[in-house]
Amino acid sequence: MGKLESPMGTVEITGRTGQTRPGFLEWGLLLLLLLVTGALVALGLLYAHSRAIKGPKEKGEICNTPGCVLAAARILQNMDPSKEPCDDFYQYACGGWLRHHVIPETNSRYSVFDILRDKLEVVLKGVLEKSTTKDRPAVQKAKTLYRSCMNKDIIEKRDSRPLLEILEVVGGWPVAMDKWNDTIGFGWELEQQLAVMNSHFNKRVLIDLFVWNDDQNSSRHIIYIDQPTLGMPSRDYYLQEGSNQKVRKAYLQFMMSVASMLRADVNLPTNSNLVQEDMVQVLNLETQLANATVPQEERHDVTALYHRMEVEELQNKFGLKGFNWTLFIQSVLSSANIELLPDEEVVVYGVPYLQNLEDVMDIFSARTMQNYLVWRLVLDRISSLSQRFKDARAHYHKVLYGKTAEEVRWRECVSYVNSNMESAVGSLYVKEAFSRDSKDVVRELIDKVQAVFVDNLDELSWMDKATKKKAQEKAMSIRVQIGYPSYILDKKNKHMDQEYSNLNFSEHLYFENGLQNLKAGAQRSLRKLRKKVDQNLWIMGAAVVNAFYSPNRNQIVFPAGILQPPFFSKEQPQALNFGGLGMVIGHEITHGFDDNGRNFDKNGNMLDWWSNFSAQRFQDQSQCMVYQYGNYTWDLAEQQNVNGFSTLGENIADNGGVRQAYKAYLKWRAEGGQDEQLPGLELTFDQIFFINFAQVWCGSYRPEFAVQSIKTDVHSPLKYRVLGSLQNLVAFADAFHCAQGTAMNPQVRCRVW
Ligand code: TI1
Ligand code: ZN
Repeated sequence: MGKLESPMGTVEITGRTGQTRPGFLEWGLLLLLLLVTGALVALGLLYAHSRAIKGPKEKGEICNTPGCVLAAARILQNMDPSKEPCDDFYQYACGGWLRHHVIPETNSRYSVFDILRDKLEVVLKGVLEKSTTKDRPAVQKAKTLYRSCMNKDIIEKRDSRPLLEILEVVGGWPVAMDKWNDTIGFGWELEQQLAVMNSHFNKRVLIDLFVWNDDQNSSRHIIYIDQPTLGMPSRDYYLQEGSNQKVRKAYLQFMMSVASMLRADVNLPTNSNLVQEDMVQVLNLETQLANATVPQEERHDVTALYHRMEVEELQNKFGLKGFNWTLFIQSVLSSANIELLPDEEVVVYGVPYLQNLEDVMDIFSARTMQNYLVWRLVLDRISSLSQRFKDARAHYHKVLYGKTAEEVRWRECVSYVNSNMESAVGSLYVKEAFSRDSKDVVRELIDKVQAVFVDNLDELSWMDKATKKKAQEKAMSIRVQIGYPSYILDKKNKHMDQEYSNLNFSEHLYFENGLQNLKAGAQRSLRKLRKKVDQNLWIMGAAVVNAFYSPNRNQIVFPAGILQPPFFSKEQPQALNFGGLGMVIGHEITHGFDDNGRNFDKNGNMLDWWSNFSAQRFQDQSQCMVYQYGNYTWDLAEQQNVNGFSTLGENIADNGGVRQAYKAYLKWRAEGGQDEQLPGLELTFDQIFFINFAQVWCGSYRPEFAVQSIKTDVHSPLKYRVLGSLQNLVAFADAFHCAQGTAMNPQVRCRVW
């Protein structure tokens, strides 16, 4: 309870004590009377006042702890109460935030979520820059890597030299040298080149090859062959007109500048047409590859994607004009000291791509192919080079992301070190910013949402009993990881130091440190090939603001980074915890049952546990969401519509998540749970639940990045994540008393889970 101004303060007691003259008694009585009435009035006013703020007693006390005050202030500032929640709930929940924020020059998107990530980086900056003498080796290495990244002077001084050195190692970049001709090119083997790119530089170009959990046998690993990623973030940039052309042009310009710069550095003429001709060829080649790939939205059915075969069959099916698959695969494996088995099996995800690749294979010369492969390596290394190389990239980044300024150096370095050394940085983060006793509370929350997922199965008329039973089993077998793996805080456990035992960083060699990381990344996954799947392995670092579901493990993961406000706090009302983290939990659980997850059983094996009836009805229910989201026209992305197919899995997860979390919250209350009111908010707890859910997604995109996101993000745009899932929920319309036919209380609703 805050300080209330007491009416007592206005009662002034005058008169002098110690005066012995007649009338003293009368004065005394009067004074007493005044005091008593004053006190009574005060008490009365106090009571009335407190009722006015608290509302009826049964609504609970007002919570004035710092956690509650901060939460209340955040909610108030982010929302715009002048907007009508039933027309556009996003504007109502986020209007304040949107008015108060401008996307910084360095960002392509700016949202509450992004700010949480920014703040996490501040914490990491602090711990990585702190020098102590007793760091364990893993942490020492992380700090050295960070310092090497921050060592701008040396990076500038060394300029392109470290890059030129590795270009030698990979056989040269023809466009940047005069020597590369048919004589040097003679003996050039595509298989070897691809293998080096893959196993040394983790660049899986032209043909993607990686080791992963076998979808059909979740306890072992297997080699996958798939279509590759491209230099630009989506195939559409290569193939489509409109603004894509601008990006394409910038990309080519960027390639040519880098090639010219490197030529100049080895004293070759830079104005030669050769650079342009070579690079146009490279872009042509990559465009053909883009054309050979299958668009993401057509790769949703993992059961149709999966083709397991022996290497011999692979060779027979995809000859690729004499490509020696055995040589290629063996060369990759050799780097990790693994022998290819005579009957080695591989899983081909990219059948149509490999078929299409056949036609591309001999159109281009070895020179162009080599130029392309090395370009992909160079592209990847630009961030580790001196400023002029990043300047050469600036315009391309502008048209791709819309940002006009580079991220400040320390942010780049912090996130680089974090993503390459998750355990080491995770341990620093957890020690600094995670309260370990959250773990139990989070687990209780998970249990509650999980129980609701199972309860809700009863409500589904589209699913038969037998399939529901299987779904229940799968939901109950989900494995959970919360916060961080305990070994990272265990001084006696050497596991973490061993993870990095091959890495020897130098403060002066940022570029080479980066190469070590690339190689270690490749080796880490290749070496798993003959090993059993480690069920305890964490698939994510702790210092990450996100959450995950793994279909191969039937596992959900909530890193320490997301276990903070607005998602979760022991100091904030449960309405916020359920609307925040509860929703995230429901989202991840529901992934086990989305269009992808539903193909895996409770043990993570790709195995059909559905009746034909229910499988067919699942399609129908999902199709409703494909249409719903596909009908959202996004102003920021040149009025394009959201892709209902690409975002289906995430939309199913969002819808399930908010529905389950809300029900779990009601259940908690029905079982006697009681929240304290937040100060200054005239909202019901139900309304606060939905507002907190929505406010996670307050934010905006630069148009260039909106165009990119609509092609590449598996999530719907922020505002449609909110609108889409709440429009489907009757309980939301009830909570805000939305009339039938308002935008937020539509006639037609979609529901899968
Ligand atoms: S399942 C996981 C996928 C992330 C990888 C994408 C390439 C995911 O979707 N995570 C959720 C977490 C979440 C859910 C946060 C609900 C808040 C509410 C997610 O939305 N992640 C966003 C931030 C993202 O990854 O872009
Ligand atoms: Zn997701």
